[in-house]
Amino acid sequence: MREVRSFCRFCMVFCGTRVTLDENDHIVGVRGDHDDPMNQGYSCIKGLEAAGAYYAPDRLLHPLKRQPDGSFHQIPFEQALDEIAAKIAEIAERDGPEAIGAFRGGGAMLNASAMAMAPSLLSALGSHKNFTTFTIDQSAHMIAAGRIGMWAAPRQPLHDSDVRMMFGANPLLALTCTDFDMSNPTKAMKKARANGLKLIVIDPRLTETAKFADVFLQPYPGEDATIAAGMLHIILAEGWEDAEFCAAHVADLDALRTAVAPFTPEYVARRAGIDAGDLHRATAMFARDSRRGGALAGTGVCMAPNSNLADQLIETLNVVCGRFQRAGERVVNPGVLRARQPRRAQVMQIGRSWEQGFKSRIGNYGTVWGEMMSGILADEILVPGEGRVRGLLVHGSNIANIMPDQNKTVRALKSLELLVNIDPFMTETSKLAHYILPTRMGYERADLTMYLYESLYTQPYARYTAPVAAPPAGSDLPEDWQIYWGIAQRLGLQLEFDGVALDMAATPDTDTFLAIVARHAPVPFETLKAFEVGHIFDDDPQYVAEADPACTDRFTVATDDVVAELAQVHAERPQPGAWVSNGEDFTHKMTSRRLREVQNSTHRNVPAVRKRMPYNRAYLHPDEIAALGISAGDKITITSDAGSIPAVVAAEPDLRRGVISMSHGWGALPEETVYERDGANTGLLISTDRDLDPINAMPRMSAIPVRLEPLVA
Ligand SMILES: Nc1nc2c(c(=O)[nH]1)N[C@H]1C(S)=C(S)[C@@H](COP(=O)(O)OP(=O)(O)OC[C@H]3O[C@@H](n4cnc5c(=O)[nH]c(N)nc54)[C@H](O)[C@@H]3O)O[C@H]1N2
Ligand SMILES: Nc1nc2c(c(=O)[nH]1)N[C@H]1C(S)=C(S)[C@@H](COP(=O)(O)OP(=O)(O)OC[C@H]3O[C@@H](n4cnc5c(=O)[nH]c(N)nc54)[C@H](O)[C@@H]3O)O[C@H]1N2
Ligand code: SF4
Ligand SMILES: [Mo]
Repeated sequence: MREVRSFCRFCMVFCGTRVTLDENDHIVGVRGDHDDPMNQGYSCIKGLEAAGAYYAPDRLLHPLKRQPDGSFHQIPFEQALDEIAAKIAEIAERDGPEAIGAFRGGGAMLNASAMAMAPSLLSALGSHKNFTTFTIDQSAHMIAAGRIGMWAAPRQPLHDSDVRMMFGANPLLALTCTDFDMSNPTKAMKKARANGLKLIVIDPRLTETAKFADVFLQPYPGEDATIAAGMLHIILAEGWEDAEFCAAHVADLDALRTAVAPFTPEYVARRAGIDAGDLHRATAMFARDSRRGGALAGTGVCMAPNSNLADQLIETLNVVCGRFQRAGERVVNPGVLRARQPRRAQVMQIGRSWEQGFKSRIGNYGTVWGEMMSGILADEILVPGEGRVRGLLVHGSNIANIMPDQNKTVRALKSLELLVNIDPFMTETSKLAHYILPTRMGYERADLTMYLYESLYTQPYARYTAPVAAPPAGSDLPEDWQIYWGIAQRLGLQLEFDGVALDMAATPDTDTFLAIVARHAPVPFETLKAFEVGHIFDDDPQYVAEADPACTDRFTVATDDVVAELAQVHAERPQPGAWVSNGEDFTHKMTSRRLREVQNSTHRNVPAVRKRMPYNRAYLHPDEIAALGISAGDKITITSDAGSIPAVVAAEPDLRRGVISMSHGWGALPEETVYERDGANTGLLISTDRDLDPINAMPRMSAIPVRLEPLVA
């Protein structure tokens, strides 16, 4: 037995860990590393259960090919690549390169040497069909940035803020958040509170985070646009905006004032099911009584209807209150692995990417960050016509489970001529694939800490790790990048990685890619590699610079489309308890939430998790359970306008009445699901035929109108 240092790759926190290995270099235990300056010993239950996860019964040890009878046979890795490359070439020659697509999820994004590979292969091929989970997550933030503009310096950091307002985010459990400490957030919260931080939380559930709140608003789900518009109404009516900042940097404040005028506190309170006095108190605490600190939104906002409008209005609260760093302030995280950007105290209009460039034949949707909208992926595959996707590489995503509208997604995946799944496990997606290419997991490969979303770290932190654990005995597992490299070579394509053209004649290793990622770091790659634990690179501080005198950009908070969306929301007449969807009435609204023990669909098969949580429960207020004439532990059917799922109910007094809360990532393939064994897939309650946001095709993934019926056994 020996203990080595590395970092966990299960989520973007990338906690520094100490890993105990047996004589075969297999993991027997993991604990948080107290010497790592970022997590300082912290780790979550998922990280601690790594041995259970790495050697779970569904881990795959060899590349597999599906046979005509549906069974899977082992196939040598190089042969699998030969066959896959040949099929890609055949499809691309026949139907054009747009017939080849890729979809990446969390498993691809937590891997520095492979994260950028799928878009690289697609652009070498000449295909735009680059999809990820981003557009079924929080792409509303990028839509808001495109419509309002961005401040070219950071937001005010947590450590010297007097307020934080969180809509539909629960960082104390989810650990992923903008403008909040991701590593040991409970400790960060306690420290910030001790320093006087005021906290406002807006959530239908009194969450782990909300328990620290000074003001907690518990609205009906799906009313964030109404609430944020109401707050803007109060701020502008009371004169609590930062008038000087607005005069200098906001182009259309008067138009905003007019647009939010109908959102009176009484209107908002009635509609959102909150108290008008509480709304006023929250707004006063944020805008009148605090000078520093922002409002932010999580998946609760970004998954409910009107998500882009809601997120935009929440960002507008930051704009009108001027909650951004000014010239001379220190940038807390100038970045380590990314090239340092000038940070100026000025507005930067980045434009609306989705209105320019490539448009999908489905719904004329454009792109954000070079990505297509995942809400239309199934139609891209199913609808006949030029550019129809016939071959799909799925990388680190359990798309057959986590996509909204599971039936349609599965139908689409089954209709493909080529489905390749790059994933260490026999997931729901693997079961549908023509080829499954299992790869090495985190501790089995060299890696770097997060670079794409590096700015989410609250300090300039980075770290390298060598591979520390051996892959499972008898396995034949490549690293993820090898798959793309091998396919590109066979197709004679030139790959570019993170903006650098690769030498396709020389055989690379993992460090080749990591050195490219780290090329802007303040120390040479070899020095970075030599650090025993993570390092905070704060020797060369960056300060916010004065605005460029030539800069004329200003925030645009009330563009025509936003004003029209506000009017449309105001014209809605929602009836609590009689929510209308697709012409039907529903009694409850279903919200999504995260569970500590699992990461989306992963970790369900960790033995310790299976024992505690074999299926996903539906949480309801105890009075709601009583009103159904049943008890906690009984089963119900949950029905939306798109489908029905069974669930065992659990009592949660912290939940608002009229709301049912359940997590995604459960259930098997639709025809194979046994609830007590697999749980239920909440994606079955979501349609991608309707209710898609017109900009980013965001499906209605929270605040879903449903009805509940006791299920008599
Ligand atoms: N343990 C664990 N951690 C995770 C994950 C996991 O599966 N497990 N998933 C990771 C991923 S992929 C992501 S994107 C992040 C997400 O991180 P978060 O966005 O913080 O996700 P949640 O913890 O689900 O918190 C969302 C909150 O929104 C509330 N909510 C739901 N609907 C509404 C609404 O209409 N309005 C408002 N105001 N609130 C609403 C829910 O009650 C919930 O408390 O978490 C990451 N972290
Ligand atoms: N109804 C509903 N649906 C949702 C959500 C919701 O709240 N409600 N949330 C949405 C959100 S925010 C997100 S981000 C998505 C999550 O969607 P995904 O990212 O697809 O979800 P995961 O289940 O985390 O899948 C990660 C996959 O990567 C694999 N993996 C892990 N490590 C590696 C690796 O090193 N290499 C490779 N190749 N694979 C690896 C895992 O085995 C797993 O199959 O789900 C979305 N779907
Ligand atoms: S928070 Fe948990 S899953 Fe995420 S990196 Fe840390 S130990 Fe791993
Ligand atoms: Mo996510």
